[in-house]
Amino acid sequence: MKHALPLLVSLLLLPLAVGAASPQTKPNVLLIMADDLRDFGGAFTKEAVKTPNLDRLRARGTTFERAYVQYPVCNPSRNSLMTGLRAEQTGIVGNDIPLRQKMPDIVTLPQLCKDAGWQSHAFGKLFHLGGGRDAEARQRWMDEGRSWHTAQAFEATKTGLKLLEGRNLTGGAIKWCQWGAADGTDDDQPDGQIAAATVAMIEKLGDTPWFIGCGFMKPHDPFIAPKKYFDLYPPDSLKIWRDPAGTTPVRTQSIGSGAYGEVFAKFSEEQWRELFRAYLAGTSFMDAQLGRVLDALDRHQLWDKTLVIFVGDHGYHTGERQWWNKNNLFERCCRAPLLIAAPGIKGGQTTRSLVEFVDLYPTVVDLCGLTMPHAAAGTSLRPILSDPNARTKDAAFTLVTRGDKLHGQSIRTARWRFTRWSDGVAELYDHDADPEELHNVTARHADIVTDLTAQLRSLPPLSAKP
Ligand SMILES: [Ca+2]
Repeated sequence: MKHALPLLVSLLLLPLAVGAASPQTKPNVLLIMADDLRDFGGAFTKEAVKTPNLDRLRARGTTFERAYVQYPVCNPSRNSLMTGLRAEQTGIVGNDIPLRQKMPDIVTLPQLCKDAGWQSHAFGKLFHLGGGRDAEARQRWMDEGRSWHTAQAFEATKTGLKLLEGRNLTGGAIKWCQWGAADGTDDDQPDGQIAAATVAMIEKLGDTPWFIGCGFMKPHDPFIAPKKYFDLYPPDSLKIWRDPAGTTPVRTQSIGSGAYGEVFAKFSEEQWRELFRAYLAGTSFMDAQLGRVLDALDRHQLWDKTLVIFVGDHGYHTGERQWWNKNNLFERCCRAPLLIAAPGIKGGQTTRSLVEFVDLYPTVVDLCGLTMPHAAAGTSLRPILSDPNARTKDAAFTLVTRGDKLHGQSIRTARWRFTRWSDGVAELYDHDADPEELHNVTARHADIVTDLTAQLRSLPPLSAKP
């Protein structure tokens, strides 16, 4: 018996078999991002959308059905993910603030890997693409040199800009409400070129450990994709969301609609259908480009050496609350797609555990055997990847700001979503009874409101202006 204890201790000290990476190993990291891709879960759109390659990745990995972004807009969400910090901490709460303006010395996730010996390359939109026509400013927005050895953005060809069908649904009043079935091939569009460049880099790097960011631009507006993806969706086949009678009205600032809302209020069913069809076409187009990247992993037998993370950068409304877009604190905006496939992890798993996008940084750090360079706001998802029933947290948090005057913070627990605005307005939704958040039940649950308000107060204070 005298050897029993040391044996037990040595067994406990063994690394977990699942997804374990010893400090000596460097798995490749493939971070694939889609722009403005909603989580299609739920009865409304689950059946409509055709994403065979996302399904293929699901079979390889773990699908997170309740994954929440920390700010439901491109630049704040992406910077939160890439730094592992909440938007309250980064102070990046709009699309006009480049990372280094607020956080000159922060070590981003790709930068951490790059500095530890990974080849690090970005194709397309990983950080928000700012800078306009100023080439140097564009490279700064992509954080080339710090986060990536190289970072490259792409544009449609002349052929890809030629629209065979399409129109602006607002007669030009809202520029981005444009859809178009484009001429040319997939590679006449940025996302086709992003897939091709990602595959070429994977093939070039061979056994060198790499961190590749593959940032697709779709289904973000303008809703343009090669025509064949529109042909997947006969207009008459699509059901359009309509808020049912009795939906609790919310004020304009809660949706973020303003002038846009006035335009959408006048949309006919045909206009909603056109917009929805174009969003689905863009989604299937992006999915097909994802397929090309997954093909490369198949072809070169890289699944056992590569941590694959697929995310959308935030959710999206396609008609809910008569809103088409992002930037609010409803479930449809805060929840976003998240899939993780990793060496040693069982495929085809689904989890309902609450997770946040700030968990991704410490997850990569954990699975790659690295050390956090600063205190993480989140926590590694390794326990959930090992056991989809495991829980790593009881709540997920999301922030939005409305200029300098108003901001809202939202908490999602297993049952509730509670949103408190800085002027005191509160919204409580019961997901057990009301998954589309149609009825604000704040008045009926004072005890829940008290508890969730206290949890919101535990968030770091806003370093930004509001
Ligand atoms: Ca986005």
